[in-house]
Amino acid sequence: MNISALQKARAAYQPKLPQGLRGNVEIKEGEPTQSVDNQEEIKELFPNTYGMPLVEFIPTDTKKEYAPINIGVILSGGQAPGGHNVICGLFDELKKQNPNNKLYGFLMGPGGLVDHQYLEITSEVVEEYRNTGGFDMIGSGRTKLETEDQFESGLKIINELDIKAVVIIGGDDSNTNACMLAEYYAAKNTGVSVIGCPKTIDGDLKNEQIETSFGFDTACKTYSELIGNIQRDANSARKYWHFIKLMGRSASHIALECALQTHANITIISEEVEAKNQTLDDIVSYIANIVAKRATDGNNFGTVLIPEGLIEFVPAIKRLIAELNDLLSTEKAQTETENLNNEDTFAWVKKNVSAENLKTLESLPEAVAMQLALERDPHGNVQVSLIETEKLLSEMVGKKLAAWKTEGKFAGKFAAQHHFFGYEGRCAAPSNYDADYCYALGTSAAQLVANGKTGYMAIVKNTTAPAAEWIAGGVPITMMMNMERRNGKMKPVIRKALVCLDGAPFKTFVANRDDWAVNTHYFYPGPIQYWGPTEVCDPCTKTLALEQSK
Ligand code: FBP
Repeated sequence: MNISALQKARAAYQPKLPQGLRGNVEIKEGEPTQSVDNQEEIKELFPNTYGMPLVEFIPTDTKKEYAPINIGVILSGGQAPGGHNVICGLFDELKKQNPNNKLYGFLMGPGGLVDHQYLEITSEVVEEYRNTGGFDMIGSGRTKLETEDQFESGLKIINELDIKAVVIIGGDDSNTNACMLAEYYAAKNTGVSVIGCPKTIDGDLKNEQIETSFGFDTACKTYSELIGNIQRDANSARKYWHFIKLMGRSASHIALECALQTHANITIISEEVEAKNQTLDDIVSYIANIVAKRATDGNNFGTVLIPEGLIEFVPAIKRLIAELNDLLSTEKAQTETENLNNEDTFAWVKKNVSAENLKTLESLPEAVAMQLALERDPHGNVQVSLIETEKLLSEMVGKKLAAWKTEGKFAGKFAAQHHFFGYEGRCAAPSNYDADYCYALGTSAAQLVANGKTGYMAIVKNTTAPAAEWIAGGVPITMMMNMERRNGKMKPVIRKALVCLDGAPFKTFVANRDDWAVNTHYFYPGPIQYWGPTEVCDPCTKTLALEQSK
């Protein structure tokens, strides 16, 4: 294969493994666990996988013999840097345990398991993808694994290939489904285990046990490099305000991390907007005030970071979306809109939604309103990355400033540029942190399988310390679950981690934001470095460092 010079050199990088995963491994079990909430309901729904203990891998001198085993692996959901290294870690550990072990990759996400599309991952395949970004080794997809038919269809191919375990690399929704699959296969005594791995650039799959989801580090570093470059440009030309939307479907972790890395002039945090019950107009006024303030110093330029999920957190819009979700999942909606085109369905929605929410819907530009009312991904999420919030906000700010100008309250200039940073960060070559973290996660997943575990997610902790001191193990997925309303019904799901307004990362941002707003204190992180001094190449995100230094 023809590859770039960097790719060639990077392929030789040997990810650092925690001490506990380097040689022979023994398992240490903790106390039985409980779900984070709704314990009785979760226990009833997962009788075979509820309450299992946390596990940790520790080095031992005892050498174990491993019977041959076949494992399947699935990449699920949005791409995140490091996915290939999870597979490499899994593959290397499997082959170390027994060279006859086989690894199968199901193609294009969970759909590959259901539709029996797979390839055997051999050493030739693995060698091409070490330390590379992307999920193109086997592809990814968003098929939601939830029905008995899907589980049974999966079981057919699993039995055909004599697979004893499936590793699902995914975010909160995919790992929720991994848990359902684990429970189903356990209840049927199939002897097939299911293990999850915490993936998502959004950084919202984290809790007491999971320090961070993989990909968050590399994606944030990539976006921060670009924001830094834009800030240099803005400070050089001094004529544009850059409105930058940042990926992260729901939580604002990416926006917050990029703010901490770049000191952008303005960063909106959705969770704060919700907590303060702010309206779109409140947000627009906040931005316009800073633009006006900077203009008095002759600084008609700046940067505004906008989390892509913002619109869903504005309380009035959140109420609207909740009603739309319930409304559209009714039988009445399904039968009455079945044969309607988008415009007619939209008209139907407007006729059937409550008066209060209709007012909110009609206050939005039609394209945004249609997106909220009609489009959902297979997990029922609004596809916020398709909504141009950065343009919506800059237009509203422009109008407000124009009005202030006529009232003599604004004498500056306002010209906006728009950017959306999302896809360009999801497949970047993993940083050293993500390369090491993912390789360790894959190795952990193989150890969980070898130790007969199911319904667990592979974890690696203490990652602000040097990699040798990282602690690897597994957490029962049911431990992270609670009941939430989805598509009009209460469902067991992994609790999503939103930005904690009492947490050190947000507090650090708040302590600095007024200074960053008016003064030009930009930071320029530059591109991710793979070789060089540790402080340049290996640091984790500011978010993780601040969270762990509590
Ligand atoms: P996951 O939760 O599956 O990791 O995906 C995250 C994400 O990158 C979000 O930040 C974004 O809103 C969404 O995927 C975009 O989805 P798609 O790739 O389907 O356009």
